[in-house]
This record gives sequence, structure tokens and C-alpha cells, in this order.
Amino acid sequence: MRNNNIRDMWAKGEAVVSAWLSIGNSYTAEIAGWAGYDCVLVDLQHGMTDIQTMIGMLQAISSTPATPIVRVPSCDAPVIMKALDAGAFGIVCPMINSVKEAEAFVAATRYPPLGERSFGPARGLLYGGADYFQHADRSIVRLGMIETLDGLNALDEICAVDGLDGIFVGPNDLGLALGKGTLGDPTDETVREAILRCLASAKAHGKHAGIFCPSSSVAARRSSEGFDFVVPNSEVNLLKSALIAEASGARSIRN
Ligand code: 3PY
Ligand code: MG
Repeated sequence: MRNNNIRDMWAKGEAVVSAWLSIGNSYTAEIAGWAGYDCVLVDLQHGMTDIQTMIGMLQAISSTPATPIVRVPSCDAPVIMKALDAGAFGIVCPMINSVKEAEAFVAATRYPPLGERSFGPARGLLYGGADYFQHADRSIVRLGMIETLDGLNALDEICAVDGLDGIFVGPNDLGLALGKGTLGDPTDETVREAILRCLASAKAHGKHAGIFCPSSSVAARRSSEGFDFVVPNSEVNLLKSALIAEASGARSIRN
């Protein structure tokens, strides 16, 4: 099976830098894949993307050096399996609130006897290779999102779940859950402390820790703190700020 670049980087102690795609389009996915990211995530939760568009995006990412991964809309086994069958080499699962949910998430990604994944790897075989079935359980990366009060309360137990590679902090939802609003780069002490608690718990359990960041400078800081999976903003936010800057720049002389 084709190597999972995320695992290879982690084995070397490196931090993975992932693009985050909210626009459902295979051309955008292809551009992101050639832009120097270690992996590219298709966001099925909040992105304007459905399953069929996701498949085209994963095909586009497959033609680039980046590893294709998917954030599913929820801990829903059929969708998780569909994303894996479509060739995702990693799954980020939002709103993991309990050990039970973390275990259900992991089970959906593993074939029996370890898990409950149904057989039908489709594009997994094309992108991964003919021996996909033999190696998929070991190769696929699973990150459960901590972004609720329940998730925070069960943090240590979730981090201990067998087969979960690590956690991924959603700072916006976590900020909301803590009553602090959506803070991209939380300076609030409660949110800051909660984020660092997630990092410490993951490390204490020998797991990986990821986080969504509002910019590359915050992502670099997070990675220096010990996060080993960082997302420096989404493509839609980057496009929006570039468009705004160009529109206002083009008017700057007349104004
Ligand atoms: C969050 O911040 O809540 C996320 O889900 C990642 O953007
Ligand atoms: Mg979230």
C-alpha cells in the first residue's frame, strides 16, 4: 500500500501542515495539493461540499504530492466508510464527546475483527494499491475533534482510546462551548488553558495533537508548542482576504 505521508512525518517527529478545503471544487483541490502542504483536507462538515464532489476532490489531490484526508460531518459510520472507500488516508471526526463516540469512530475505520468497517475499498485500491486491504487499518490516520465541554471533560479517557491516533482541537467551537465566542487565536486565558490541556493530554497518552489556526504564524507557534498537525486557515478565508486586498488595492490611487 502507498505510504501514508502523515505517519511517515510523525515517525520522524515532524509536524504535518494541512490545507483545509471548504470550497467544493476539484480544481481548487488540485491547486492546494501542489501548494506545498503535506496533506489536504476536504471538509464535509462545514465546507460547501457533498460526497460526489468530495470524490472528485480526492481524485484531484491524488494527482499531487499531498495526502488526501476528509473531515466528516459527524461520527456517522456510513459517511466515514464512504470517505475511506473514496481514498481518504485520514479522517478527522468532529464533536467527539465521549469514549463511546471515540470508540465508534475508530471502529468505523477498521475492518473486522478489530472494527466494523464494511468491505468495498473502491478508490482505496486505486490510490492505495492492490494490497490496500492488508494495510489500511494500520495506515489510515484517525483524529477525533475536541471542541465541546463534554469532550473536554472526557479528554483523558478519549486520548486513551486504542486506535485513535490523536485529537484535533476546534478552537471556534471550543471557544463557544466555554462561553468565550469564536476566537481564532484565543488570547482568553480559559480557552488558552483548555487548548494547552488538550495538547498535554494527547502527549501524556502518546497521541498526536492537531489544531485549526487562523494563520500561518499561529500555526508555526502551535507547532513549536508541540502540536504536530496544524492547519493554517482555510482556502476560503485566504481567497476572501486576497480578494478584499486586491479590490481595495486597485482603488488605492483614485481614493
Ligand atoms: C472549530 O474551530 O470549531 C473547527 O471545527 C475548526 O475550524
Ligand atoms: Mg468545530
